[in-house]
Amino acid sequence: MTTRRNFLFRGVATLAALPVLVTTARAQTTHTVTIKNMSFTPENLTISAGDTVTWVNEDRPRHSAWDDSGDTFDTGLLANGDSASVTFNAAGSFNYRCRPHSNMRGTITVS
Ligand SMILES: [Cu+2]
Repeated sequence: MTTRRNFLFRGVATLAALPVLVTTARAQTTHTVTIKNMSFTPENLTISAGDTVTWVNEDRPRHSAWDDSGDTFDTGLLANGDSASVTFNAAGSFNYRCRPHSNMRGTITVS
């Protein structure tokens, strides 16, 4: 039988053995990408693993943000004033674009 006390003790020991977990315990940040005038701003964004990116459509046409390189995320169509958030838990580089407007492109780099 595992008591709560034993569980907590094991948790601390695990954290000490895995510094990566300590790193990810830092405050997570939410970054905003504004969609306006048929483009993403900022177009290229570098974030840390665990961070969240929120796309906000301030444009009149509907837009989306779709990872066309790996299909790992797709905000779906966002109307004016709508927003959608994606949390990136793993490192990598993600090229994305707007599904209806393939010339609208951006990159999220997760370090
Ligand atoms: Cu678009």
